[in-house]
Amino acid sequence: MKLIILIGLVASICNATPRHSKFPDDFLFGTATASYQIEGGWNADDKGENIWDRMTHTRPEVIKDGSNGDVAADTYTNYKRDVEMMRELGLDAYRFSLSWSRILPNGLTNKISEAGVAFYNNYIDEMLKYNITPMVTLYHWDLPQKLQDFGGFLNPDFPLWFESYAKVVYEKFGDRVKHWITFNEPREICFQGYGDVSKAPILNATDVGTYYCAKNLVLGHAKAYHAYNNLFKLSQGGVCGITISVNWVGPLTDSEEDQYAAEIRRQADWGLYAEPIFSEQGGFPKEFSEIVAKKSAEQGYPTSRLPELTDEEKDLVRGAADFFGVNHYTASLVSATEYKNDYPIPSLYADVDVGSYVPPEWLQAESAWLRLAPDSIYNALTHLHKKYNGPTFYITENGWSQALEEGYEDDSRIKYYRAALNSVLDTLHAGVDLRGYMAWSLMDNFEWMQGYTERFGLYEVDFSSEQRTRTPRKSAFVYKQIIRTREIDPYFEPDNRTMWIDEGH
Ligand code: PNW
Repeated sequence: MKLIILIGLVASICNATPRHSKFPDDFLFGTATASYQIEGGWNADDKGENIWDRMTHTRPEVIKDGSNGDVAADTYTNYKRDVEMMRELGLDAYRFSLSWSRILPNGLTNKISEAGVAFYNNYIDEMLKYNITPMVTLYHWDLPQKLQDFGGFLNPDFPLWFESYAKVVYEKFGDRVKHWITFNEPREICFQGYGDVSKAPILNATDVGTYYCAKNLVLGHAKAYHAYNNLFKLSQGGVCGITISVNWVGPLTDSEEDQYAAEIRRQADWGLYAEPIFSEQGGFPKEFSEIVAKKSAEQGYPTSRLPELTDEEKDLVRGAADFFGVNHYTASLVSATEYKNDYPIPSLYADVDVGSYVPPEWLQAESAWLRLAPDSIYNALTHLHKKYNGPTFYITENGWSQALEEGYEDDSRIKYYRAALNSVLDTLHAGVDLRGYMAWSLMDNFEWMQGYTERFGLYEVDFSSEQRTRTPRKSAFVYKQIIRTREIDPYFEPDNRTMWIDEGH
């Protein structure tokens, strides 16, 4: 008996393909940021007001430290220093977002800001000078206030507004930008903005807000995708996708109930946005749609609070992406019976109605929601890979927060990045078509409702200095070393705190 086990063991070791220990040369290493979080210049030149300007100026008490992004890291004037940092790190790519109201002050295309377009031209050209691939997000949460006044994502014309904005952007920048991301994190836009008042425009419409937004968002995404495909792709030759936040959600136990509970939670968290685009059958996730329809009927609503997509809409949206961008941070374990919360009824998470558990031994970041969950990138991406038939992926965000007083020594961030990147190697080894990894974030920035109290940067930013001085943290040196060598040395320690630019960057 023992002999048989031994033979089996030896055979399986010999058969095993060697574990990827290196990242492929063409794997894109980068960092990510977003316009409102870094740019400042909130009313520079003819930039229009956006929903974060409006909310932080009129309701400063909703931000933990009462701050705002009026100046932030002042990338509007410091963009050359940003690119210098990219060169210091040796980045292959840089993901950033465009401020819609900087380009179209009114949100609509009747007025295009020359100064806004010039700013992004300069930023992009500066990157290209040093062979850094720009990866551009069209929308990272800063909707023009004018469009919010008309209902924002809840207005049925939203898809048209977004499509026309996208066309301007492709036309202005598409000669040089080859990687487009329509939306950053639909769940955070729709659920946090329209469902639970934890992001601008803090609209409290828990019953239908998330769902109406989801429908208009996926339609807007699809229209912008097709506009690129039909009008620009041939001459510009780029790709267009969407970024969805996918934290791993697993069952607490192996019981069928817990497995089903986890599936429903996944359908509500990211399936609402991924399923219409990436699944074969199209439309919103089946089981979750049935749950919402049933509850809506019991609650006296005339139709399901989650509107259906028509067959024509399903066809428009299905397959409308060249890649799946994943923002990944953490994980949780779901139970059908334990750890349930009291969510307002009706609302997204009351519709989901499952419990959620996070093991206390998972290392905790400064952000309450963020823990180092083992193998979570591997779990999330292999799941999506199987479910959606092997699409191309980019990890468009992944990162770790610390308290503002922690400074240079960011060993917990280094631990997190090493674990995450080992999980990326496992994911590549499993045959997932993952093409790149963007660390969140290049530098400290305005962390939304947390203001400047939570720091995600590889570079520390001194927000009290006029120049918004940027200083590399220890993790910046570690990331640089990983990018340069294409492997993770678990013992690497930087010699000192002096940064430099390698030859060829
Ligand atoms: C992202 N979660 O949001 C955003 O895209 C960034 O703008 C933000 O600064 C960054 O993460 C850090 O918060 C997330 O609940 C919001 O797991 C929530 C989650 C993840 C990312």
